[in-house]
Order: sequence, then structure tokens, then C-alpha cells
Amino acid sequence: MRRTFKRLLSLAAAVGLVSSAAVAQSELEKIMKERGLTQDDILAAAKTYTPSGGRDKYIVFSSGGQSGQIMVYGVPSMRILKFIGVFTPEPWQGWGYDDDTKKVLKEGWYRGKPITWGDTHHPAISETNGVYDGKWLAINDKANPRIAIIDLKDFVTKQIVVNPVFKSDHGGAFFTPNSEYILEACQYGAPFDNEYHPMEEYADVYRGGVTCWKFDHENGRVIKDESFVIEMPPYMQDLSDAGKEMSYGWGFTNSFNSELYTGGIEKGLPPFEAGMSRNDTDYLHVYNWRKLAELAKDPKNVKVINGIKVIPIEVAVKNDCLFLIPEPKSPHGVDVSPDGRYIVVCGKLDTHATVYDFKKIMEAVKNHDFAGKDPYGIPIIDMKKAMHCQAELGLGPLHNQYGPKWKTEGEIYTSLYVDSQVVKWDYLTCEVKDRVNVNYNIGHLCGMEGKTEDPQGEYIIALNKLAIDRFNPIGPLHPQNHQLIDISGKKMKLLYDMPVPLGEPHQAVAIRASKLHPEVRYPMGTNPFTGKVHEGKTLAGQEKIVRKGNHVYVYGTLVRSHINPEHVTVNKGDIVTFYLTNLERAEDETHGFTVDWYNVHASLEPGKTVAVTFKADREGVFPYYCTEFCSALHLEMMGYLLVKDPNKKYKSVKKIKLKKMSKEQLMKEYKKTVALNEATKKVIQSVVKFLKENHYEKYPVVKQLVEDAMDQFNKVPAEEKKAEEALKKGDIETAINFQYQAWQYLVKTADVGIRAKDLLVRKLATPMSEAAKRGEAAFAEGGCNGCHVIGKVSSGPDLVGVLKRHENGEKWVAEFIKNPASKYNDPYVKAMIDYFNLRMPNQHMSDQEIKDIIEYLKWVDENANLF
Ligand code: K7E
Ligand code: CUA
Repeated sequence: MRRTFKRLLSLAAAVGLVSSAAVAQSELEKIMKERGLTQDDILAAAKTYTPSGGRDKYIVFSSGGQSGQIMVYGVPSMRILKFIGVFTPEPWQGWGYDDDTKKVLKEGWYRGKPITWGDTHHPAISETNGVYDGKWLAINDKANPRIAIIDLKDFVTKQIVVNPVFKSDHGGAFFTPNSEYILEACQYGAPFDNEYHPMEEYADVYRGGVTCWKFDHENGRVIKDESFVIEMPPYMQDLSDAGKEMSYGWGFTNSFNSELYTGGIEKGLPPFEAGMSRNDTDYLHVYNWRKLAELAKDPKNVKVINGIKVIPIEVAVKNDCLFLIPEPKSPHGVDVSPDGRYIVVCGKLDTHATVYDFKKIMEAVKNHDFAGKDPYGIPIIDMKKAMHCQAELGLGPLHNQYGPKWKTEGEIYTSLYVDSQVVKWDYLTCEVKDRVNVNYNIGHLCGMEGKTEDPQGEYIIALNKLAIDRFNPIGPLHPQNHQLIDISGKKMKLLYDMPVPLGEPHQAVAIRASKLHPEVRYPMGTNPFTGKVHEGKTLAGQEKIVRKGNHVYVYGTLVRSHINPEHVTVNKGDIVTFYLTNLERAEDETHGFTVDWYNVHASLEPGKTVAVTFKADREGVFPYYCTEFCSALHLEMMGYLLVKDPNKKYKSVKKIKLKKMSKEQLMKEYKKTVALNEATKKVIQSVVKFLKENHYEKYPVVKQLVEDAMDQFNKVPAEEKKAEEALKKGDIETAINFQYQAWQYLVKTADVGIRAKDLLVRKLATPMSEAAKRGEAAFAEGGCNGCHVIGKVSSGPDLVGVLKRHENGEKWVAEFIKNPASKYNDPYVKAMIDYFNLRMPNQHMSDQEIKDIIEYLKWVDENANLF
């Protein structure tokens, strides 16, 4: 350390930084002393510490194990970026609490019953030519054999596929080199059908297998109808890998119960663990998925079981598509080398890793040089004839990852579960090169693209099953421990421990961050699960509440800082659907939505539309609100759902208050109501004047609206008459209520009348240029009309005349849209901000959109007299 600093100091002296460097040195030494840090610690910190705002070079997708989720973090910082909801509800993301995400989770139901958790094991990134393409992520659920597909554009799960014949799986998900298929191997043998079969039928009826899920690489969806299962004996298939380059088209799956042992500890028989590990060898399954995929197209070659095509063992064997090779005792990992030639298998109960040579395997296949057949008639290739070499690694070898020097030095890293070590060795020569201790009991290890044709090296992450004494105690259940190891030098170096309260991490995959291109926002009104416009897409001004029978549809919007509508009243027993669109375009301006006590929640990222449906089965008043602290007025971003019982008579609170009023007070109230009605009539009259002067009757749609308005208006005199009659009888209270009723009709008249006026304005205005039309659309899509209503001061200023309000108006407005913050200190803008208590947000408009909006505003100004 000292020497390093001396060097630094001389360098600093040269550039005149002596004093600050010297200060830093003494400060650093003080901290090291106080915290008991070694020079190695400081170097490790320098290699992993990522300053504020810094980015990581690699992104890791780790299985979340029993959480049924996926964890995303960066390397080398080991900072967690996201937990992706997959098989399990994830409330923050609304995953499982809005309609569209519920639909995806429902795809994962089994025989009509919900499954609300998953035991995720092996994430896999889609590949093109054997290297990660950063488009899709797949993961399996061991407990409930399913595969999920996650879209790496938004890091959201888009599909869950149930395996209809397996009762357990483990060896998935593994993409073939061009993502044609995702391989998913069974684990615990079980009958393919859904019937009872006693254990005595194990060898005859219970089965294992590998499902080849056809993958639509472009759209990121599994195509069930084009998928098939390769039937295999119930040997307890385990991990798998797809061949590449010379072994392209082949798949490799190992297993651990060649004994076909069926347990029975309760009957006094030896337990599974004894009976399943008796044989010295188990079987590596070698199969030609490419040829089998062709065979599966012919109905003669398949049985359909529970709706999926199954290729029977005999068919696979007859067509030279399925072989077995003995492998050492209870193997776990099987990993194909980057060139596809070598297949490395680790036996948990053997100290060796065995390297098979694909060329030798193919020799044996070509010559039909077999050592025999298993009881199911599958040819067995002699282990020695298929083997390249065996390396003695230590106790409990499990999984392998390749390094960048695989061509010249056979660079490979293997985890040792029992020894708690990572071993670096050479799979070409089977020589051990280096080993490093980890804490403790490593399962998988994650290299940087370490299972592709282009491994990057630099780091290995040890995914440890136990943490024991590594962290502050938090009770009997300890966190999981992901340990970052530097493999860039000759000796491996442990750099960092990351405790994770999410287990168990089985497998993780890492990809260069530069290969990922996630979106910042959705196109306005998108349903992320279809990629298309959501049926509930609503733009500002289009908000409405529609009743169809007992189903109430709320078409609403969210934009800083209001939810529109703010009042929704329904009857008890109604089905309510909130369609909500986040009008924001600003990066990270997410709103959330919940209705209290109704167990719904949605996360609305910019541009997204969600649907939230529930039965309003409880009477009462239920606030709804935005659940993301999105702005200073976030708490005010709320509304009320009012659920009333249609069979109940409610006493109006107003009445109760009125009852206590004296006659004078009542008269005052009555006059107030009348005055309110008169004022409303004035508004209506001004609208009517405009409509008449501009010959609304010439425009059929406007005429219709005016007629609607008049329908309402014509009901007013009758109510007023009733009010006067009641007044004559001295019943002031009833008179007030009739005046209120008259007011209801007046409000409806005004509402429709104003809509008619708006429409007429459109008809009368000068025709819009194409640019202005685009500008108007951009104005709406961009959510501008969430705050600005043309011709009216709303939650933002009226924009009529905005181009004339400022010197060089067009330029000024364009600059303001482009970068509002640049003008927050402009005295005029400042005054507006104070008045409206809102700042114009940056909606990230493109230059073209801004130009178009200016054209639109010009059109508005041309027609200013109409607004
Ligand atoms: Cu835990 Cu790959 Cu399921 Cu090994 S697996 S450790
Ligand atoms: Cu939107 Cu809080």
C-alpha cells in the first residue's frame, strides 16, 4: 500500500496535487487502521466500488429460488436492480394485482387450480449463433413444472407455460444456439398421465423425459403446438445443456437414479438417498433434438398425452436419436464447451469431473459400437470410448463455467460443494490450475457469458447455499451469499460478499450490459403483455364512466398529480373495471394505483395502460390513490370509489343539517340555490348564443348534441314549478330539493352544450395543416392536455395566444417544451408556477413533435375567436 502511495504521490507532485494526495493518504491509512482493513481489502474495494451514477459492465439474472422470482444485479458492484415477478405475485410491480398480470399468472395454473409460488432454478438468456442476444430470458419452476418467458425490453414476464406431462422438472431452461427450442428436463420420474399408479409400477409406467419447447424467437413466445416431449426412462433426469457448433442439434441430460430405486423408508426399506446412489455410474442421455423435431411432425411418431406430443422411447431409439453413456455416480452439472466438442459432467459423489468428446460419441453412434442396452432398449455407449479425460478436482464437484482462454488452455471453473471451493482447471489436459475457498457450500457458479460460445472471463460469482457466520445474525434463517471472485489474474481472488434475502439462488447468468436495450417508456396506451394498444387506452379529455348492465367501466388517466376521474359511484354488487393510462412520457415517472380494501394494485410506467377489475361487493366509501411518490402533490393524487346499496334508502346529510335551520336560514339557502341556478343558466345562454350565431343546425353531430342538451334543459321548468309550489305551501326544504334537482339538469345541459360548442369550433375553424394535426395528436399523446385545456384555464394556463405572449414566441415555446427547467426562473414562468402550484414537466418531445405542436398552437391562435 505504502509503495503504491509513494508512486501516486510522486505522480501527484508532478501535477501539483501533492497536498490533497497526502491528505487522502493519511485519511485512508487512518480508516484502514480503524476498520482493520488490509491492502487486499482496499484493492478489492477499488475493483468493486462503483461511485454514485456509475454503471456496471455486466448484468446478472439470478434465480430467486423459492421466491418464484428473478433477481437482477450488476457486476462488479453487486448492486441489486430489480426483482422480476415471475411465478409469484409481486406487489410493487402490480404483478398479480391487475387484470393483465393476473392473466399471465393464470397461464401457470395447474388443472384449474392457482399456483402462487414457484421454485425457480435455471435462468437462460436467448441466443443467436450460440451467443447471448439480450432479447429474452427463460426460467423453469422445479416444483410445478413450468417455463416462464421474460421480455428483456421491459424486464417483465410475458408468458408462463405449464408442462402437461411432467410432475417435476429441473433441467431447464436451456436455449438451443439459435433459440429454436428451450430444453426442459424432467426430474422426479412420474406417470405422464394424471392418474393414480402405485409405486410398484415405477419401472413400467413412471417416466422421465426432456420437453423441447418450440420458441418463437422474434416474438418471444413458446409455441405449445409445435413443442414435443422426448420420453425417457424414470432415471431422474437432471441438468441439461444444448450442443453447439459441431454438436449443434444434440442435447445432453444427465440423471441420478439408474437404479430405478423407489424408496420406502417407512416400510423399513433403505431410503432414497441410499438406494439411488448404489451404482457406480448413472446415465448421460444424448439425444438428437433436431432430428426428433422433424420426427415429431409425423403423427405416426408421437402419442399425444394431455395435449402435448410425446415421442416414445422406441421411436427415438429406432431413429438413432437417443443414447446413454455411463457417468460417475450421481452427477449434477453437464456443460458443453464453447466449441461444442467437449461435454463436462461432474459427479456429486465422485471427486472427478469427466470430459466426454463429442467426436468420440459420434464415432460410436456411427459404428453402432455399443456396450449393450438398458432395460428400455436404449443403446449404451461405452464410457471409456466416449471419454476424453477425467480430472480429480475435490469433493462434490457440481457445475462448470468456461473462461475466455478455452481454446488454448481449456479454461474452465468448477464448483465444489463439499469442499466449498472454486477450482480452475484445464479440460483439455485435465490438469488443476488453481483453487479458491468460498463461504460456504457453493452450488452453481456464474461466469460472465460463461456458458456461451464467447465467454468473457473477468469474474466468477459463487452462489453459496450457506452463509453461516458471514453476516450479522438475523435469526435462524440466514441470507444467501453471492460471492464475487476476480479471475482476471493467474490466481483467483475473492472480492466481495453479497448477502441476499432471497433464496435459493441455484443458477445465475451474466450478460454484458451493452447487449441489453431496455425501453424507457411505452408508446402511449400500450398493453405490455400484447405489445399492442390496450383496449382501455384513454387520453386526456377522453375520461368517462360507462355502465353496461352491472359492469361499470372507468376510463381514466394519471398524470402529475391527479387521477381523472376523482369520483366513481357504483352499486353494491357491480363489477368495476378501472382502465388507467399513465399519460407521462418522462423517464421513471411511474404512478401506482390501488383502491383501498379491494386488494388490487397496478404499477403504471410511462405510457402504460392497465386494467383493474373487481366486484364492488362491500358497501361504503373507498379512497383510491397513486401509490408512487411521484411529485410534491402525490398525496393529493387520489379519488373516491363510493359503493351504495341499491336496496337501501339513504338519508341525505344535507337534509339533517337543514332540519336544524331556522326559517330565515332556510330561505337564505333557497335563495342561494336559485342564484346558483341563474348563474349556471347564464353560462348556458352564452354557449347557446355562440351556437346560434354560428348556425349549429347546419352540422348534424353538433345539432344532435344541442338536442341532447335541450332535452335536459327542458326538464328544468317543471322542477322550478314544483319548487315554487312547495314554497307557497311553506315547505321550504322540499323547495330547496327541487331547486337542486333543477340544478342537476342545468349542469348536464351545460356539460353537453360545451361539448357541442367544442365540436362546432372544430367545424368552423380554418382547416388544419398536416403538421398541425400531428401536433394536436402529439399534444394529446404527450399528455399536455392533462393540464392545458384550450380556451380555458385549467390546472395549467390557457394556451390560446401563447405564441403571442412571449417575444419570439415560437422559439420561446419550443425551448420551453424541450427543456422546461431552463425557464423555471423566467419571471413569467415563475409566476405561473406559483399560481398553479405546478411546473411544466419535461415530456421528452422530439424536435419534430415540438415543431408540430407549434403548428397546432398557431392554428389555435388563428381561431382564437372561437375558443
Ligand atoms: Cu441447485 Cu442447478 Cu437446481 Cu445445482 S441446481 S446447485
Ligand atoms: Cu402519481 Cu403519486
